[in-house]
Amino acid sequence: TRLVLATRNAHKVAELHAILADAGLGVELVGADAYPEIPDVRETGVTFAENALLKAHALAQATGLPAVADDSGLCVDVLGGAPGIFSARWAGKHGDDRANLELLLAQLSDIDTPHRAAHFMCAAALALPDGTERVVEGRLLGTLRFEPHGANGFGYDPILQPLGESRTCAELTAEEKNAISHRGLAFRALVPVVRELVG
Ligand code: ITT
Ligand code: NA
Repeated sequence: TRLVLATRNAHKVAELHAILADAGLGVELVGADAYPEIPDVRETGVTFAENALLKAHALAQATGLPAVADDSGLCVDVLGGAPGIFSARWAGKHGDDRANLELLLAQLSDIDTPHRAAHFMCAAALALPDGTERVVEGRLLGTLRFEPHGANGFGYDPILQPLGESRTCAELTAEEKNAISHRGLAFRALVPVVRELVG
């Protein structure tokens, strides 16, 4: 069975391949880049789950194949959950990870460690061409550091230190991050759903 990944974020693609392969999901994963003619969907939802479903449905409709999507971001307690669904374009330009991270650090420069709680959120959605849909969520709780540390991962990984860790997500190996991450949790929860609905 073919399953299309509704993401153009290469970091997510790499993580999802590893997570779903480890889970022993016997499907052929096809990146959305295999369908360059399909326009990007506008993420008009107000929640991670809504946006993940929008992306999955758009690709399932366009390809006639079951599609999975990820919508994710960083939610900072003291900012009332921001950047949240706006994480990819917090500094203005979509996908400018470095600018997004620098702006967030500047906004939090006066906030001391006990008040720097944050979590990564991931909504993982499955949509079938017939309109069937499922969505599950995962989160990774942590604390925000004052400076970036580490070179692995992407996005806000250099500043998010998971609870119980002395390293940031960017100092973890890919395997270590996937084992505890919001994305790992969400997509491992989606695996039995894919098995049931896709085969
Ligand atoms: P697609 O919509 O094509 O999947 P995208 O990069 O636009 O790709 P999102 O709208 O879901 O994806 O935004 C995700 C942003 O949240 C991403 O740019 C990072 O800034 C942040 N983020 C999500 N997961 C992360 C992770 O595991 N580590 C660090 N930052 C993460
Ligand atoms: Na989004």
